Amino acid sequence: MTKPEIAMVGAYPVWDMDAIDATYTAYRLWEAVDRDAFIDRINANVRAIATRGELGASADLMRRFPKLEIVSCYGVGTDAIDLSYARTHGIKVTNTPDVLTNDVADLGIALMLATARQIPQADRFVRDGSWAKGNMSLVTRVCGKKVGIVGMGRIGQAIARRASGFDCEIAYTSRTPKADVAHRYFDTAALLADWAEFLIVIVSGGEGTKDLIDAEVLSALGPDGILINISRGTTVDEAALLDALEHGRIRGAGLDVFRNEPKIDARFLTLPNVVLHPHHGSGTVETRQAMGKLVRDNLAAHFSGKELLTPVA
Ligand code: 8YV
Repeated sequence: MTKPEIAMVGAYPVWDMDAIDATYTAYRLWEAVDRDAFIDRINANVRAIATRGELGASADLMRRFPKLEIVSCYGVGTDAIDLSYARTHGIKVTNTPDVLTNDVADLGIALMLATARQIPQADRFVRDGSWAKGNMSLVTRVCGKKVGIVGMGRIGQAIARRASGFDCEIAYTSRTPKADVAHRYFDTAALLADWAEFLIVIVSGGEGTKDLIDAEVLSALGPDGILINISRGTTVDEAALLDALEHGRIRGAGLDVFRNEPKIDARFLTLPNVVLHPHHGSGTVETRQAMGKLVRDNLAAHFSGKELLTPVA
């Protein structure tokens, strides 16, 4: 039997690549010197695109594959996939929800602690011998503080559970209040930020949430407030954030996501009040194995005519 042909936008870990190669003829777009020419050469019988959250699949890319049936995304966020093109062309889309929820929530808490307690700075303080000359300056407490969560989906709720364990007071904002969430609801991110001492952003990316965290929200968060972004770089007005950080209009930020990854704005690199993380919220071996398996299981379901495990509506 001939193997179904798939196009891969970016690499997966070796355990997935081996499993994919055993089942499919997988064209590695990222390896091509001339990607366009390569696509022209291999596109005729490609039935699936396997991509990653941050790489997505544009309408321009999907259009190149006349027999495209499915786009399977390694990641929960589908903001980089043109869902309306997929829908109107009968192309199915799957993602990897649930399996990464706990790791991303862990990272949100880790960045909150690292930023407030200045863990990277403390590490440097010990390593560079500063400790011998005197004690580190005092930092900010996390336990018992007011934590505002922007986006109360699966990951937002997992963050709320964890923050409750630190005796934090929780409130949130989202498109509409969630019937099954008992925490206090604010209508806007600015009202939430005004109340919160920590603002954790975990809302989906895309046009609808672009620059949701703008200069007004940051000034509502205020000079003692700390921003954590584990959603997408697009949800925060980065120019406003840099300005607020440089002028002490907020106390600090813990950031896993940026506008221009991986070549982030160099102004971040010299700021003393940020903790920077390389878009790696789901980057544990355990979760990445589960994500890869879910991508492969969705593809297998599709090619054997079974129901998809995690279709994107
Ligand atoms: C992953 C992500 O980090 O799950 C998501 O939405 O944030 C993703 O960008 C990425 O897909 C792993 O390559």
